[in-house]
Amino acid sequence: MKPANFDHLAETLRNWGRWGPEDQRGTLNHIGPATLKAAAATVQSGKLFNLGLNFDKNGPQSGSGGRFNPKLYPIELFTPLNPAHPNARYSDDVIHMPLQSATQWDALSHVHYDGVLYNGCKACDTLSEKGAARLGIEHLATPGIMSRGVLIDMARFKRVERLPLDYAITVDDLNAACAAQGVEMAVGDIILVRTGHMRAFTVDQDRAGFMGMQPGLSHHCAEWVHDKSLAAVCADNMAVEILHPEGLTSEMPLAFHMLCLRDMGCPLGEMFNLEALAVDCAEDGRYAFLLSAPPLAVTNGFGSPVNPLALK
Ligand code: UVW
Repeated sequence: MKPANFDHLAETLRNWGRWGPEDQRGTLNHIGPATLKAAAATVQSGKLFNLGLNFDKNGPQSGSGGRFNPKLYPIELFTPLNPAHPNARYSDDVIHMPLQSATQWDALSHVHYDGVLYNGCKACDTLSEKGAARLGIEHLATPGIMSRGVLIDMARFKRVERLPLDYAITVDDLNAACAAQGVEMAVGDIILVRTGHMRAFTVDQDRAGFMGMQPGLSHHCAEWVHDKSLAAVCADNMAVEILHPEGLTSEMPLAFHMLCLRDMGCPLGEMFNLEALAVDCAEDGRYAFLLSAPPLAVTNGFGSPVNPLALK
């Protein structure tokens, strides 16, 4: 069985053709000059927060799904720039990593169902060993991803350090948390949902626990994202949405992914480390900021690592 109401939601939320038949940027089209000016106007304290995990061998991957942690190799080390004058030298390196290894954006080509991707792109014409002929991450990289970011600190709102592993965040939760935080969504906003699950990795150093069953958004929240005309959705867990056995064994696993990426064209940002930002937002009561999170322009990529920055 599919998750409740899935087909109805998919039809209601589908943005195909909304920004033209050739569109490859989906809901990022909600971000215009007015949104960016409003985003810049949120900056007051000048405090800067890095929301990314490091990319190294100690990353969160535990090997499941073929994903591994980055491996770094020097290809030049102590190499003289001019052998005749070897005092000046340089070093270069190579990194071997899945684009999905740590903090990342999902491109609109990352998931699909019924053989079709966002904007009606046929999977058989789009996806190959060369990557995504359409809807690659490079289309989200130009001009980049920047907007007003809004932290929704669901763990703090529920007065817990972390949401329980089986907790599915509801539309009512989103509305109530926003009201408690005194923040209203605006067109083109990017939400950053804090479940507290990041602490399984950063505090417990439990990779398998972090990558396993986890709290997150219920697929019903896709309707809220659509109604608010949000540009993207990020979270501090691995999947943004809840991962639980019932969902993963259903006819439509990762239902929120499917509704966002495939039907709405809404990019998902995963494994954003929101801990320090959340402390500051609770202290000053300001949950909106300038978010800069440009993906790498990896041509034909299904995703990209990102080092997101929040400026308050
Ligand atoms: C999958 O697990 C397929 O995707 P994501 O990393 O986007 O959650």
